[in-house]
Amino acid sequence: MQNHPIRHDWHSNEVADLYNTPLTTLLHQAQSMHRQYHNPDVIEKAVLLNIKTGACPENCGYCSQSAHYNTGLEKEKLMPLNEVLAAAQKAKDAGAQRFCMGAAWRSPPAAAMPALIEMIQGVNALGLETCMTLGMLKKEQADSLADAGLAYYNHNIDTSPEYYDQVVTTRTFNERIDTLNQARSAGLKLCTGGILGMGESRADRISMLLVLSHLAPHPESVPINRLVPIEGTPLADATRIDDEEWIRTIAVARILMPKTTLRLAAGRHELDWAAQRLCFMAGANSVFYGEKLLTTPNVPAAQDERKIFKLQPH
Ligand code: SAM
Ligand code: DTB
Ligand code: SF4
Repeated sequence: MQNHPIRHDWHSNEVADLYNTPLTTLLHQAQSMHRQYHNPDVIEKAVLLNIKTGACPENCGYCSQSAHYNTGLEKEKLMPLNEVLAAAQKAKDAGAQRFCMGAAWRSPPAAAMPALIEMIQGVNALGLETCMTLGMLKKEQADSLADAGLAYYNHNIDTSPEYYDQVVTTRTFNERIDTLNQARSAGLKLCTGGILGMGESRADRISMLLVLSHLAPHPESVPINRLVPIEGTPLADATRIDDEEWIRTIAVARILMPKTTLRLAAGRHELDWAAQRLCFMAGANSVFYGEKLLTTPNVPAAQDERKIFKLQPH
């Protein structure tokens, strides 16, 4: 596998064939691709902070923060700047490269924009890469965030276009794509991926990866989450996909999008260390780091240091 070009024209049959490749061969192909574009011994640390919690008007069937479900989560207003910067400093001290601020909004309210801009400027000044995930963006909002110095915008497509309305009905898949286009046009780097294990089929997983790989340029970051089941949401009892399917999805994503930073994202706390290491062999080169995701627990940082980052002596 020498010098494979970056492609945006993958066909579903090719992706299905990759999924059906014997695991060791698939991992080898993915790792070979990975080594053409990345230092294979480096794993990015991205730290998350929920800057506005709960009471979201959207009905995403997986989410603890939707106002449509009773999940027992305490809602909170937009976090003050000093608390955001204290969390960012802590992330920096722990060795994070990226700091991702998330808000439970359908889209950011105009009144919040000045505070968001201060957060971007403050976190940039600490020497961290900034990422925000705030819901849908209009052109002017994307432009203001980019002008303030935001580096990445996270907006997950979550699943396939075909399965989307089984997961959320308060917005459409195409609205998701519109926001990604606004963010891209404003000059923001894209972080967009999905969630496995929401009851979708493998054909849906293939379709989701096709949409991501047909974006030109490819998203700079692709997080692959496995559903963190939240009691009180419609997807609380969704059938879990097994570890191998997650590993295979990461390998296939790496082959389709060789240059992207590929994140082994939420749900990692339920994966044992052997399976996590296979994910890194499959081309994952980023994790969410630190005790908490947005509203749920993550892998304890001390364990990550012992089990993962000790193997990365950089
Ligand atoms: N409200 C904004 C939005 O939806 O884009 C930003 C915050 S939202 C919580 C960010 C992303 O987190 C979602 O798009 C989804 O992919 C992921 N997410 C939320 N709850 C999750 C869960 N229980 N398990 C896995 N991923 C989840
Ligand atoms: C992403 O793909 N996963 C993150 C981040 N991008 C915003 C969020 C995961 C949330 C997991 C459930 C929770 O903590 O609420
Ligand atoms: Fe709201 Fe985002 Fe949760 Fe959907 S995923 S309910 S938009 S916070």
